[in-house]
Amino acid sequence: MSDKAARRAKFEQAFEKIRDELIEHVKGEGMPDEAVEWYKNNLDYNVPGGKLNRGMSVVDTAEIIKGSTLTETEYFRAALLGWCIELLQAFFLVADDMMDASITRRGQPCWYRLPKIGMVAINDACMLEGAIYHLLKKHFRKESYYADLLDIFHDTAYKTEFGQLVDLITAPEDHVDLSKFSLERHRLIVIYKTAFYSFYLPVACAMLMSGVPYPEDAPLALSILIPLGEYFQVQDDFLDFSATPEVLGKIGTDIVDNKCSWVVNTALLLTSPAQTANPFNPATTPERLREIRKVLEENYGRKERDAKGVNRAEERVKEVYEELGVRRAYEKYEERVVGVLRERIAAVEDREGGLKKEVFTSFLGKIYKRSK
Ligand code: GPP
Ligand code: MG
Ligand code: MG
Ligand code: MG
Repeated sequence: MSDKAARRAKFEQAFEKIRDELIEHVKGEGMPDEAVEWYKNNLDYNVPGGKLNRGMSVVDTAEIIKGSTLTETEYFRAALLGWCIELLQAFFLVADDMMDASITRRGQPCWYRLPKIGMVAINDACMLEGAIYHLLKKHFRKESYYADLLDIFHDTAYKTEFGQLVDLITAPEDHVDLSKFSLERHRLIVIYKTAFYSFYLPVACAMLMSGVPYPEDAPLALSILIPLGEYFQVQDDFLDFSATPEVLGKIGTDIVDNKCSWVVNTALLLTSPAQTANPFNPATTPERLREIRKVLEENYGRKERDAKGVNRAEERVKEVYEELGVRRAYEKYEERVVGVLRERIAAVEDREGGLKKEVFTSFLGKIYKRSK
């Protein structure tokens, strides 16, 4: 087994223990077997099947801060905080898939789409969140940083919900208006809906449990982790259009859902009235750029499917994305943003028992050029 696979297996083992603790607790509350079984299925179906980047980053970061291997007790506490972030992620994803009308997630049907589940998924999502606070109380109640830990989870979830709100109201189902979109609006959405909980939260958890000065060192962590999280969501937007569902584990919905995605914003920029040439496909004439813009305006966010179930409007949008050279625009974006991030990371002064360059290079290494 590779080192990476072994680390994942160890982290997954911790989940077994944490899930059993949650189940024992609800049994102890006298819940009927049927409810216990339902909750167990909810946990097993929605929590452990992802990439686990967020959760495992708590362990990795705690280890980098310490500078040596964690003891078994330290490991379990870091893994527990990691699984709390995976629970938060599961809560968000179950709810997000309902709001985005998604079909699959992690290679299986979205939870709400299972015939036996339906709208109960709303309560199931809330219960995944509830599990976090039960676990934090059980394992961290006596720590001096318990209140900080609670604040970080609450504040981060609240920020994510604001991001989700802006994501949703910028993409109304019944009214397509591409003039509402901009890369500035996109940046605001993705920093709030993704960057805080996916990148800052794991490091903040590791900092707290490792005794790193908090909140004094938080601004340094934020200055790198927020742009890193922005880059991660740009990747998510790019993969939504460009990756196959088999690789991605989910079917892209951004075009049909009228989302203010990085891809459509890039296409709009490349076809703005001021644009007379296209650096990513010099063959496109100014007339063609105007036509492409019309294609976007007429086909983006349309839900109609033909008799074969094909959404032709979505296909047309994808065709003009290809024609504009969005793939090359993305490669250029990736190289530029990664260059800036590497420079920022190089300027971090390593602190013994504290933040170090490696905390950030480890995150960047996990997502650079990802394909899923
Ligand atoms: C990613 O958006 C953002 C989230 C999953 C946060 C959701 C927040 C809530 C408060 C519910 P996305 O829709 O692009 O993700 P995906 O592509 O995985 O569906
Ligand atoms: Mg979604
Ligand atoms: Mg969404
Ligand atoms: Mg997405």
